[in-house]
Amino acid sequence: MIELHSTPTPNGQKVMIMLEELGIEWKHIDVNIRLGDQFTPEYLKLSPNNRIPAIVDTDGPGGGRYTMMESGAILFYLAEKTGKFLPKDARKRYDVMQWLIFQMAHVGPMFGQANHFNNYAKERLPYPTERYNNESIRLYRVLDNRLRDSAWIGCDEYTIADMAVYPWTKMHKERGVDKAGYPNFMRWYEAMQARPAVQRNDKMAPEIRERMNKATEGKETISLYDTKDNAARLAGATKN
Ligand SMILES: N[C@@H](CCC(=O)N[C@@H](CS)C(=O)NCC(=O)O)C(=O)O
Repeated sequence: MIELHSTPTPNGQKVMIMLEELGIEWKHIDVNIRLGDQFTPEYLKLSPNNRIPAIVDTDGPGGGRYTMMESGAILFYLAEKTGKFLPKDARKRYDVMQWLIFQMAHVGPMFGQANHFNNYAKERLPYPTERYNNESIRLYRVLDNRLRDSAWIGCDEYTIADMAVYPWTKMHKERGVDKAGYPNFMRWYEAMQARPAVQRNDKMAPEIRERMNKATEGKETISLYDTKDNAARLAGATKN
């Protein structure tokens, strides 16, 4: 059984999609990052970088529990464990790895920074705001170009690379990304939305989010953007 210790952000959702696609036994264990659950000593054993998602496989390699952090590595692990959504053919497999790492190294960090400077920064700062918004729109162009040449992001099959990118691109309309300007991306996005496992994720994610929001009611929340406070929390939780 796979325990997914997480929050349904894009990084959490990509693993939820994979688990739903695989149809294996799994459960969501809420890690309420607004309440600071990611800084508990127990959670830090699963994810030393105090980030979601993390998984525990109760039947890991060689038997027994195995824990993992980093969503891209988790997707790769689940694909190898089950033999699904990562082609055996060497060229296709390396193509998928390139695009999975492209998501982890570019789409996630750049979209994340754009979201931060658009919505959460203490002051309005034109330089980083423009930089990350421009980067985000450039990355949609990279995706559209890729999807002109390839049916799916990684290769000609649906793979973990598609699952990794999809939840990050749900806000494409707000960026003006549409059929007229990004027809290949939109064709792919609609194909993603037609998949039953993706539909189940898209239904489950807001439900889990609501449950977790309710759990914060009346409780003191932490600021995820106060990096000094976050560093102190980590140091406090891990001091010898
Ligand atoms: N590279 C990591 C990024 C994970 C990440 O940034 N998670 C965020 C939510 S999407 C988080 O846990 N934030 C909590 C915090 O900043 O303390 C992955 O893909 O797993």
